[in-house]
Formats: sequence, structure tokens, C-alpha cells
Amino acid sequence: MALRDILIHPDPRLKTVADPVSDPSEVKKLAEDMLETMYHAPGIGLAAPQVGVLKRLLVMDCIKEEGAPPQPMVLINPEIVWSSEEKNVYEEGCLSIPEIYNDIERPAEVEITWTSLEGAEQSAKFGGLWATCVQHEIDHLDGKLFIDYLKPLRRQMITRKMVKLKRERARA
Ligand code: K1U
Ligand code: ZN
Repeated sequence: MALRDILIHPDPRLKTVADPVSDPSEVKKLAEDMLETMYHAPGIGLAAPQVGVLKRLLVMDCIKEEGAPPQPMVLINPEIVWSSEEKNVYEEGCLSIPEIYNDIERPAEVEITWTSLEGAEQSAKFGGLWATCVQHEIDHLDGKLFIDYLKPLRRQMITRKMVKLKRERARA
């Protein structure tokens, strides 16, 4: 396993619609690296475009209780097939937009279909933080960031902050 570099906004790869994975067995190493990178960050989710790979693959583990066993999930070609009318607001963060948090409203429950690393078709309903996280990650696969839900002025301010952060990191 290896840690991968996480892209920071703005980056054209974070605005690109990712391509479907045709052979799940080809992304096993990428999925392992993404899980290691997510746990190391730390984060509760990570999408392949965030590590510069424009493929429809995401990992997540939303278990936050201290001492609880990890529950890593790998979703290949995920699709939202149903969303609840009921909404939920969560203060979201993003590993590609460090130290910025904002309330975002999304469907409270979603049903997702995806392919597993073994190539099996899967389906499940997600609620709570899992629902928020899987929608945030699928947005990444569609080139969408949580700041795209914000007012243009706030988005511009965050983008300027990130440009500055990237400049400082490049100099260090
Ligand atoms: O996709 C990403 O950038 C990862 C992001 C996922 C996410 C967070 C919150 C709501 C929706 C989706 C993160 O993991 S940011 C870090 C974070 O939320 C966290 C980090 C450590 C412990 C608990 C949460
Ligand atoms: Zn994100």
C-alpha cells in the first residue's frame, strides 16, 4: 500500500467527469492506496479524482466511534438510484479544500448501486453521515465540489484562499 497525494482545489482534474471502471480487478491497488490515504488524512471518504485518477471509484468509512472496528467500503461505478424527499444538513469538509467547512443540504437517505472489487453488483440504502458522505464522493466523480452549492461570493473567497495555500505549500 502507498499514500497518494491529494489534489487541492482549484485543479482541472477536480472539475472533470470521471470515466467508468471497466475491469474492477484493475483498480485493487488504487482502492487499497486510497483507503490508506483516507485513514491517514484523516477523512471519512475519498474519490479517485482527488488522487488524480479520473475513474469512477470511491472509498469511505464513516464509523467515528472511538474503538469501533473500521468499516472500509470500496464502491466502483456507484449510482444513486433513489433519494429521499427528506433532507439533512451536515457541516461538510473536503480533503481537497482543507480547513473549510460549510452546512450543505442533501437528501437524508439514498439508495446506491455499485460494483464491488470482486466484480459483484451491490445495492444498499444509506442514511445519516454515510448518506452525506456517499453523495459528496459521487459529486467528486461528476466533477462537483461541495463549494459548488454555495453562493458565488463565498465560493470565490474559498478559491482565493486555496490558491494562496497552494502557493505557500509549493514554496515550503
Ligand atoms: O471527499 C473528501 O474530501 C473527504 C471528506 C468527506 C466528507 C466529509 C464530511 C461530509 C461529507 C463528506 C472528509 O473526510 S473531510 C474530513 C472529515 O470530515 C473528518 C475527518 C476526521 C474525522 C471525522 C471527519
Ligand atoms: Zn471532498
